[in-house]
Amino acid sequence: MSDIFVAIGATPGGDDLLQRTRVSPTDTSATFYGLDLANGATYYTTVTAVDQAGWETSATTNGIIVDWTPPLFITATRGPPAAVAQYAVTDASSLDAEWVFEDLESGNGLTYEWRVCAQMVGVPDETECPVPWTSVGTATNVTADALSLLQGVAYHVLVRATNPTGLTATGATAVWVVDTTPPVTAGAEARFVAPSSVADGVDLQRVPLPSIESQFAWDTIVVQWQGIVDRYVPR
Ligand SMILES: [Ca+2]
Repeated sequence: MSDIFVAIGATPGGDDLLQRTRVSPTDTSATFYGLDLANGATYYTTVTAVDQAGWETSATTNGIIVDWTPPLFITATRGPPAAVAQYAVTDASSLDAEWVFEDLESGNGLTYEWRVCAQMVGVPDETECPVPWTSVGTATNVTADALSLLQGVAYHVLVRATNPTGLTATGATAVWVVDTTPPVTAGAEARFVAPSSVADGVDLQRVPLPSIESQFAWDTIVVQWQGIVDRYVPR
């Protein structure tokens, strides 16, 4: 073998990026620096061997996509769809989630992982992730069950997209809390209805009225309650 040449181009066999360049005939690889690669372009490398008689033969690599930008997070939602906007849910053991990322250069070549973490004051709590990073390949949704989410903790689903060049982006759903207990109330009672002349200026939200068992008013019922507390969903 007398000579080995390498050329790189935007088409198979092309040399528009790197013109036919002689490399060491004893090497089986070569690296080229300072190339003017374009993001999103595909390049093909052609290796040509020429023998002493002048015969030559070539082989061309598959196209390599250049992508130096990470995926772009668009949206992630927890389902089912009817519950997407719901902050408090009663289901502590299962969830659906779906997401959208874009990568103009790598197209559909994104792979995904997801996890569920608690969120503390807007920041993921890395120490409280009931579901660790779990790969779903190229799927853009997941259905999970057998979870043991805690009541009253704000959770969200985090999704990490990775493109073929290894660049990643992470997005999250809105947070939600699990609430499996009804509000607690200390009771409600009918109250005395004051004549309007007395009630004027009285804030019924703040002044306890006497309990009654009968009343003279024919067009009004007053009820007061107290101590209604929902531990997990403060309003
Ligand atoms: Ca990209």
